[in-house]
Amino acid sequence: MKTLPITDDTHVLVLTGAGVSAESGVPTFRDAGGLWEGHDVHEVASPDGFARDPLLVWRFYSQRRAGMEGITPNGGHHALVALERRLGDRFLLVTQNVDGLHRAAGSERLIELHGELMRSRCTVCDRPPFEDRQAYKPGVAPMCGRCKAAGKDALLRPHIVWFGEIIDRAYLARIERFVDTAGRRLVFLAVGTSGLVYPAAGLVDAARHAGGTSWLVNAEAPANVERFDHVVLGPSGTVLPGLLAN
Ligand code: BJW
Repeated sequence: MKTLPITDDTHVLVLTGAGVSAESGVPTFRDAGGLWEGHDVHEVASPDGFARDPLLVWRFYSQRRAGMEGITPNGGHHALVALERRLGDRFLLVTQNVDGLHRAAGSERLIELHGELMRSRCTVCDRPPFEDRQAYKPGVAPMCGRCKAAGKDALLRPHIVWFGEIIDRAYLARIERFVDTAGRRLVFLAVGTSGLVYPAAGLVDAARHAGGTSWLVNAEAPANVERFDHVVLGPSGTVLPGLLAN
């Protein structure tokens, strides 16, 4: 069985996508039966879609909040926590997932690039994003309590990065610093992602440019498969514990 080559100065940057949570029972986005099924992506995951129909968007995210009930991390999440404990600051995990399962497993050096399902924020005031685990009833548009107290009506929105929205620059800067520091010592590992959504899909190029080595673990070959040096096809929940045991 293959294992990730890790020496005393190896730096590991991991990028995860929906596939890493599939074995926990969270649907992926683009696989058959995935999250987009029955929804046009731009209706439920874009600022224009939210402006057109906030109730539809809230129904989609409320269903996903409710769907997280009883869901727990799997062997893939736990294997990444064990690797982080071994490497300390030579490890960074970037996830596109908003499900919070990496945090639940114990990951600490973690960037949740596309936001957090269990947080909301106001569309008007500058109140920081806050924990909100509520699955709102269909037809309910949640309003900001702070604005209401000031006599104004303002919609809440999920704390999610939608298409066309800017990813937090501090996150991108932290990833860039990690890659620059690692240079040729970098091992980049992508797990369970279709390689279609940027800037995450471009991280493999940044890693190669820095002189690092790239690995992919995925159920099937994704869009950007030729850009990886090593490819392991299979379910990450069972592949990662073996690949990262060293
Ligand atoms: C398993 C498995 C198992 C199954 N084990 N594997 C450069 C080029 C072209 C376009 C752009 C570009 N830069 C920016 C853009 C525009 C856009 C973009 O990328 N568009 C493309 C679609 C073309 N990007 C953006 O808008 C981003 N913003 C940005 O860059 O701002 C600056 C800017 C603005 C405007 C213009 C230009 C620049 C923001 C992207 C935000 C993405 N948001 C979403 C939805 C919100 C989150 C949510 O609701 O949860 O995030 S889209 C959706 O896709 C979600 C996911 O995080 C993301 C990635 O999906 P992922 O994780 O890859 O899931 P799947 O389902 O696609 O794949 C799962 C994979 O797992 C499959 O391959 C399976 O085989 C596999 N699998 N079971 C292992 N057990």
